[in-house]
Amino acid sequence: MGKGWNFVLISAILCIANAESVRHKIFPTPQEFSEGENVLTFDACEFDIKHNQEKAPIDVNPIIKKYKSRIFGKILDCPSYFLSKRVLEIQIPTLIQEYFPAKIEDTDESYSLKITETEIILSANQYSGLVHGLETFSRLIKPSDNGKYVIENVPITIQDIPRFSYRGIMIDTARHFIGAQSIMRVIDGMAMAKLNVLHWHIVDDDSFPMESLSFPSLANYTAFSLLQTYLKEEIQSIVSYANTNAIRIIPEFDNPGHTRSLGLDPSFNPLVTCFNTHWPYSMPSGPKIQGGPPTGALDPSNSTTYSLIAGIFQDLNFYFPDSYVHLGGDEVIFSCWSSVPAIVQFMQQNKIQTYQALMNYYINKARGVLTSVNSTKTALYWLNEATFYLQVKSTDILEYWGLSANISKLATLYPNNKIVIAPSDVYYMDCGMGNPYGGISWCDPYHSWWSIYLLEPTQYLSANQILGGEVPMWAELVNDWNIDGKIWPRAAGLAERYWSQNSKVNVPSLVTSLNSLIVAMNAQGIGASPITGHYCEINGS
Ligand code: CP6
Repeated sequence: MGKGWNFVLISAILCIANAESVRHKIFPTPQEFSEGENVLTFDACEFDIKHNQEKAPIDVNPIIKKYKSRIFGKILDCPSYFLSKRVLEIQIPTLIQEYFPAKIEDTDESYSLKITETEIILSANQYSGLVHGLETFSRLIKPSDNGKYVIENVPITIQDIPRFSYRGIMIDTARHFIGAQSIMRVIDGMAMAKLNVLHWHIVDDDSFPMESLSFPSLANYTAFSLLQTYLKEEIQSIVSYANTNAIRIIPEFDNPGHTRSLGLDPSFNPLVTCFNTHWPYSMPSGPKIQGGPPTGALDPSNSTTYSLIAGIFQDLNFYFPDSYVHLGGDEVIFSCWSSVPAIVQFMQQNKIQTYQALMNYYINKARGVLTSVNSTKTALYWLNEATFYLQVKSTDILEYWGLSANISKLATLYPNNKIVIAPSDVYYMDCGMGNPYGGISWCDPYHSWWSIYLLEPTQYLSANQILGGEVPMWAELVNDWNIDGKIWPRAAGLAERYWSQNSKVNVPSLVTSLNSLIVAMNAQGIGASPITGHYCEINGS
């Protein structure tokens, strides 16, 4: 008898919601929606998408084409005598001038969708809203019998708008090379979860896999191989694909630390301190695996350092049109600087008394270099407890990767800076899988989609200081073969938290809508991991 009750209890938790409401088909949860009980049925060739953006500077046809083929499984070649009975009409008040406004806070991602028996109307104010609306629409249509398609719960109205403007994933392509096809899959998944920033940590100690236009032979030395190098055209097509999907790419050149790979080029080797020195970590537990190569930090006393970074900034300007650039600033090992007599001497001459002050000197000088290459970009920096001394401009954005318990300190330490929340004890997706450094206790537990979802950022910081959140995917243990399953569905936990209102958690509903996202991702060739058995995927969770 006891067993019977247990069974009922468990099934009540896991499988009570049916996947038949709009609520269960759309993830993240839309702000507001209403639905009816009718069903629209139509043939693929009875359907069309029309828009009022004929002469817009930004071409909306590629994204429409993508969603048509998403919905119908292929690009339709319908005979011309077919009359489209169902038309999705896209209305945007003015012609779309750009993918994104310069400031991410100015992006209007809102859209509204109305589906009745007689009309289907999608309205948006900017490009991003159009893309989100198409995504939502595509998830409401499903194939039925005899080649027909259905939309259930008609009439449907949806008013949707995100809660925070920066919702990101970071990919690291320096620890393992991640092929362009995999990056495109990450972008596809992001569009499905309505995430809007891909932070591309393109280079690091291990490799520098970016073709440089300023230093054409650089990647010959610094990439793992020529095949494992992002060439010019490849970078441009990744950026263009992301933008078409309403996703900004923010490139990161992590400096002055994490730059050892630059020293693989003989002409830059003298600029990298600690080129041959391994991480000075004492490994607390576990096997002594050598997790990474030696780290490196650029020599702030050498003027050639600033010509090198000027060239790299120029490359980033060329490849990445976005108005943001990430300048790293994390994990500089001061003993690397103190081991170089020229640096110690430079500090004495310039009355720089501490390595923290030297770091601030460098950051400030690098900012001047950024400006000198005609960049008007807004800078982001990493920040954790070890770098609370960093002096940044009030317009800089700080990506906080320290412990979640210390997020609240930023309110007094950096009251004027917008924060991107990325606490390593909750958001780091490399954790809990056999840490490459041999086990760091706070990085031990696997951070599930649920634990990422549960962190409510406004419990630590006021909403107006929070620009958004980001889940970093460090790639020591990630390559083309497992990146999908490590990112998804965990990044969707962040997507729900930063898109939807902090309303009461309804676990079965959330599991059902997340299941529908995972199933939709799998259908697009994205290797998202399941969160329940297949029974719940098809019957509701
Ligand atoms: N690489 C860079 C890393 C990390 C950081 N920066 C990192 C540190 C600790 C853990 C995971 C990743 N691998 N460039 C910190 C921002 Cl547990």
